[in-house]
Amino acid sequence: MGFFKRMFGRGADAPRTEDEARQEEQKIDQATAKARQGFFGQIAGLFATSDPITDDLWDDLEALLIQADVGVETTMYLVNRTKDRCNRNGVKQAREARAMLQAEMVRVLQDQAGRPPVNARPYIILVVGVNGAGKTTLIAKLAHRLKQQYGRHVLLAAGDTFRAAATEQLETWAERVGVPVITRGQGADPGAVVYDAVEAAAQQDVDVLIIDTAGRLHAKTNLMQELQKVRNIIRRRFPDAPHEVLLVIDATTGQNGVLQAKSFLKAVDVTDVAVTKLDGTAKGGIAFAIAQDIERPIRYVGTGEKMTDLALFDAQTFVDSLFLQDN
Ligand SMILES: Nc1nc2c(ncn2[C@@H]2O[C@H](COP(=O)(O)OP(=O)(O)OP(=O)(O)O)[C@@H](O)[C@H]2O)c(=O)[nH]1
Ligand SMILES: [Mg+2]
Repeated sequence: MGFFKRMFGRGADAPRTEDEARQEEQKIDQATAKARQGFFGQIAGLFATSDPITDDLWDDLEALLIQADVGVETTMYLVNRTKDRCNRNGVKQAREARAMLQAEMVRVLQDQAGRPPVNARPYIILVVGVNGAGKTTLIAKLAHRLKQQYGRHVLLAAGDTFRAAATEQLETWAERVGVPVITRGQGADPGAVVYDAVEAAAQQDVDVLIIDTAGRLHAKTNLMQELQKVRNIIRRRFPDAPHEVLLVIDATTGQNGVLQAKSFLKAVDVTDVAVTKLDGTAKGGIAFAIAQDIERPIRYVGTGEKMTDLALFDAQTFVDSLFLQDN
């Protein structure tokens, strides 16, 4: 499939060559291996025959999509749209219906088109999500990618001052990646850390500032209010920022994870989604539920625990990977 048909990345981090695009495809193919061995392999099997299309086929598809964490609503939507598309196109064999299904799957994912690239310097990314979703790891991966591949000057901010060792975790990553980090340590006001960070970004040679946040706070404090406070502190210094509010969702937490993630939508203006731990689930269908329920484009997928385990998301590549034949 041609490089230019792909929608990888947006502006600053789009692959620049066919080779780079191919690398992104390979990472997605690897990360969906478990999904292929699981429900999506079975779905591919349903559509591998020249048998005529029957009601049983649609029932089996429906059951498998639900098991793959696509969610009931999105499953019904996908099945109905695929049926309609088959009827419109006079498709009679299961084998031919596969392309119809794939086209609808891509559509669900692509409906959430990204905003146009934002040219800002410093470009400020606020990373949010429930605890354990993979925020801090994702920040390390993004920083590594931006620095290694694109030569950007990256600054990190340790805005999770709640969890013990959260600052140290980010510091350890920052050291490995080789980027500076602004910290105040556990118990400090996250707003103060973010204030320091935006000042530093304004005064120093920083292309991208990435802000880590807590996934959980003391019972008495309200996480969403805290995030709004942080966002307002950023805005006071840079009125157009944050340029990206990245909501991190753990693929292994299923429908419940999507539900929890939804609470962030109302509080902060989430612009994009990162789906982590795709490598750890046989239920890659969660990506479809996320696209439909969160209504934001998926930008990145986490494909492992190392700092290189990050892939740019592309709808067509993702759907193709779910139907690959592993030999
Ligand atoms: N397999 C796999 N593991 C991941 C991925 N991303 C993160 N993890 C692991 O998930 C765990 C939690 O990751 P963190 O980055 O600490 O999550 P967090 O959202 O910052 O968590 P809190 O700071 O507690 O809110 C760690 O053990 C990571 O190594 C991924 O893409 N694949
Ligand atoms: Mg963290």
